[in-house]
Amino acid sequence: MGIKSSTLGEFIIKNQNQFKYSEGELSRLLNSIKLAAKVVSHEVNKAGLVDILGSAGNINVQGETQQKLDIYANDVFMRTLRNRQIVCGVASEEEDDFIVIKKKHGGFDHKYVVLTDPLDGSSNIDVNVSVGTIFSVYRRVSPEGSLVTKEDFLQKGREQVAAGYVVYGTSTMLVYTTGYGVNGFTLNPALGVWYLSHPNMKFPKGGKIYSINEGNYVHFPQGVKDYLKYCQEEEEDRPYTSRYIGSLVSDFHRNMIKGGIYIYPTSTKAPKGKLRLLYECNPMAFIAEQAGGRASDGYKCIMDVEPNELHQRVPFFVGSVEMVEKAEEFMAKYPNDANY
Ligand code: P6P
Repeated sequence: MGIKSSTLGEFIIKNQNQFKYSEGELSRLLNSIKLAAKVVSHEVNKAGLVDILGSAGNINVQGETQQKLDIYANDVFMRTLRNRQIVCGVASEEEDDFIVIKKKHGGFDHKYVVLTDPLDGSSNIDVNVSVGTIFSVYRRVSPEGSLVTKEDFLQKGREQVAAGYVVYGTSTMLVYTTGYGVNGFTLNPALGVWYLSHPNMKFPKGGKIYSINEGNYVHFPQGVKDYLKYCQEEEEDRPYTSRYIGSLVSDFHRNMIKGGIYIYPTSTKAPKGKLRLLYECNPMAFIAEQAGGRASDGYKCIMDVEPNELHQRVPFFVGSVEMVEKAEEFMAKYPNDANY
């Protein structure tokens, strides 16, 4: 049977007039991300066949060993966004500072900035477990034509105009929102075409899956320990199921389809949490809220957190609204833990 759903290209054109600001730049931006994701997907899916496995031996600004595919994915997204002359600046987990993109023929232009984690969960690459790309798009706040500034990147998550992720799993999917719901597209690698396979994605209100690295239990704040005990006790619809892939995009994607909660809290080992606010938590939170879910730091919506630096870390609770609210009930008993 022929594939009925529209392609990503058709979808972007069909919906671009929804976006009041856009004279087509946002559509061109999304098209460039679509192209970069296809290129990265091709490389990820053959990683085992070429000498691209293993670490590149460098350490990134996060102090993490950079995997070769991390660097490759970063290069592809940087080059695509630069060459397509769409954005005035890009920030990446793999870059110490933001990158200024000059408009050809001198001068600085273009309305948007992009923040990205080009390959999240990359430590899973060598063991053939799914990884992902996360991106976040803002309108610049500094005057058009001027040099992009750090303030253009340090905007609250509420100000995002688009956000999405690519999950390089058993199939490659691009899931994104521009503030009008969440839609998922599956890549047909033979044709290089993305098809609308998951229209209007929604988090189930409740769920029975919790995703957290329980190996850190002894280091967790008491509110998280209490919530985990709640998930595990034999009461009502519990105990819940524990599922943790070690790849935010994959755990989030499964929980959005089946219902569930993902938590990366503060701990004595990670006093501010591990995930980065600007290019991991805010984009996933925009998607979560657009899909009827909730995303917080355990106390307040993550998209209301005031950014103060590019690679800022925050605790992250995201998923089915009833599960996140229940976890927040436990956290509320320990208000001091809200100051991370
Ligand atoms: P841990 C990957 O490095 C990541 O940023 C997320 O994708 C993932 O959920 C988490 O960190 C895994 O961290 O400490 O549990 O190995």
